[in-house]
Amino acid sequence: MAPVAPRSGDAIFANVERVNAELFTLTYGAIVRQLLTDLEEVEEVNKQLDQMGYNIGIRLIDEFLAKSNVSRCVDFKETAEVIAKVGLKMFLGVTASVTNWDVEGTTCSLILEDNPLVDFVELPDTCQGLYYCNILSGVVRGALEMVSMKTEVTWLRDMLRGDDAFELQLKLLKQVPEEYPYKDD
Ligand code: MYR
Repeated sequence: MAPVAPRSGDAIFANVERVNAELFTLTYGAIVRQLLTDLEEVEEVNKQLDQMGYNIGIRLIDEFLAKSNVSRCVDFKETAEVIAKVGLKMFLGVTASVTNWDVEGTTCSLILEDNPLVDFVELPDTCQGLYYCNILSGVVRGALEMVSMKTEVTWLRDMLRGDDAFELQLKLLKQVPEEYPYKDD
């Protein structure tokens, strides 16, 4: 029998991370599959995934702000960069590029070349209208609402639908000014 070579701590840690990522991906797949069974209509599943993401996003923002030490962004451009380079990295292990800005600086796209949520996923013909990653758009919308930004977050391109990348459009609808909590007397 061949001797078993001891593995370094780094190798074991990398393996645990990979297994965690796969477990996360497979668990998400199981949730989507269950929703498809329960709700039957693909449109309803899209809505439900977005709502689930929103509910996660409004809580996750606290963890994000605490762990990232990110301070207030000066404008929406900076916010989009923070989501693309820090937020996605922290929670999904990937980054995105930010592009397609409109002249007002209120609409842009995040382009994800890599998306761990869709590893192992292939949509059957019956699910063609499904926005499989709608949980992510909901997370971003919920998180931004907690820092006073009302947004519309929409998938414009989706590799599961045959596109060449994942493109998530962020549209800033309204920036609610934060009220100073104390009266100046
Ligand atoms: C601020 O101006 O207060 C900072 C705003 C930073 C918002 C960052 C939102 C992070 C959302 C994480 C998305 C993760 C998706 C998996």
